[in-house]
Amino acid sequence: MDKVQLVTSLYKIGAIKFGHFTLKSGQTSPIYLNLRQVISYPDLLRAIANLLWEKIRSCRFDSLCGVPYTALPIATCMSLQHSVPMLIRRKEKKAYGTKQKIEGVFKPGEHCLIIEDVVTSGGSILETALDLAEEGIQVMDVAALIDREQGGKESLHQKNYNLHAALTLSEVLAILLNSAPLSEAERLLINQLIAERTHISQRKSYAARASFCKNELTKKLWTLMDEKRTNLAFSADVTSGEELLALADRLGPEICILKTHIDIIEDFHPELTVQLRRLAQQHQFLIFEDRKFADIGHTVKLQYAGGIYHIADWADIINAHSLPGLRMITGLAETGLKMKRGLLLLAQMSSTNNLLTPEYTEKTVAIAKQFPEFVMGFIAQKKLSSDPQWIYMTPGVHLSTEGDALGQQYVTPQQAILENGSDVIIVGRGILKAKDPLAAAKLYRSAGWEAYEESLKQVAPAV
Ligand code: 5BU
Repeated sequence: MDKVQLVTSLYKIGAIKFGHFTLKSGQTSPIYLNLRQVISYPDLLRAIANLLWEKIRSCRFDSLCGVPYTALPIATCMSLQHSVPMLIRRKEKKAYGTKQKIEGVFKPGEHCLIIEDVVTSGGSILETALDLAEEGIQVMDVAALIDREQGGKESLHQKNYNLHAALTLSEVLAILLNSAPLSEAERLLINQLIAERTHISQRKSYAARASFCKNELTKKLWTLMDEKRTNLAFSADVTSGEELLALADRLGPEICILKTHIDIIEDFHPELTVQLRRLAQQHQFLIFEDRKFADIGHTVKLQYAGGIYHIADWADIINAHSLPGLRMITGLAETGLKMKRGLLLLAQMSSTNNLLTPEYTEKTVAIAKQFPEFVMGFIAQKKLSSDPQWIYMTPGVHLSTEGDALGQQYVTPQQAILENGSDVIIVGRGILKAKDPLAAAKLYRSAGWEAYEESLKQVAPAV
């Protein structure tokens, strides 16, 4: 049985599952690997033992020791097939008899090879190695079926143990995608996980991202964020023009974007947008009118350039639902490209029970690819593609993740940037309702920036 057959068989028996799981380490994951039931499938158990043996046949060892419990039958199988003695480590210390932790016959100084099914942090392997070491048994090598690529290999290496994994989680995902009878939802999830993993491991700085985009405004924004050291967009959801200007002036130095809902201003006058542009120039931020266009091309064209608000005259960035399809974007792009503006497509929303399904999100990303000169990226809860040209902005960000009474859901700046791979945090009431909005803006700014700097150091993605 080769790796492809083994992985697809593991999927078929339910040993690889997709959903929402909490791992032993406390981390949550959309993938769960449960190899306990392979003992009910002798062919699979034999195949795993053979694969592991191929990985370690040239290593030097006198005995094998499986990490309890799942790896015990794998170790037994290898021991029988290759006539290598086995040791067993008791997880619970015996309260009677010899009280020893390691069972079997051994001599101090002998070499034991540890066998594990799935490596996450490497913690259980280290515990086993420690108990063996207490008896004077040396460990140099560890064989495992799947390395989840979550830092286990590195922490084992620090203690001078070499991990020989037959498969990495990346390989498992790629095999499943090509060969397993996946449901549509599972296929979408795996595609997204692969994109995230590639992206996290190659996370580029904001400055570096500027060279990938075809929209001029996005280039300007990446540079601005890098130079000003902020990824904070402030959602100034106030109803008075005077208050809007006062906030833009006060918070301007902290932000990269001021987001407006111009149609909630009760005393709107065109002079307001002239003043906003002056402040944008003075404090170096872009203006994003959160208009969420969603009509046919002809109508959005009129809504964008005309009406009372003349949005195209003063808003650098606008957004639109992808619902009406491609030609709506053509309607906006006619004016937008002339004015060197940018469009964000709404790929995901933050509200509970919204109707933007994973399929809708995927199609939205596909639509964006057709307008790289005008589309900057997405309003989304997480990074959706490994293509570095897109920028991701996340609304529904708050330091307290409680949500509101009308369906808003929150994530923290750390979750948005570091865990979900977004680029810009959009914060409204977290700042607006604070006793001191300027102090709150500074707090969100540093939380967002620290999460970004941390993300650049990240090499092993947690999946
Ligand atoms: P809040 O006060 O931080 O909850 O405000 C969030 C802002 O972002 C508000 O202006 C919303 O209209 C906007 N928003 C959102 O909250 N969620 C979404 O999915 C989108 C926009 Br799209």
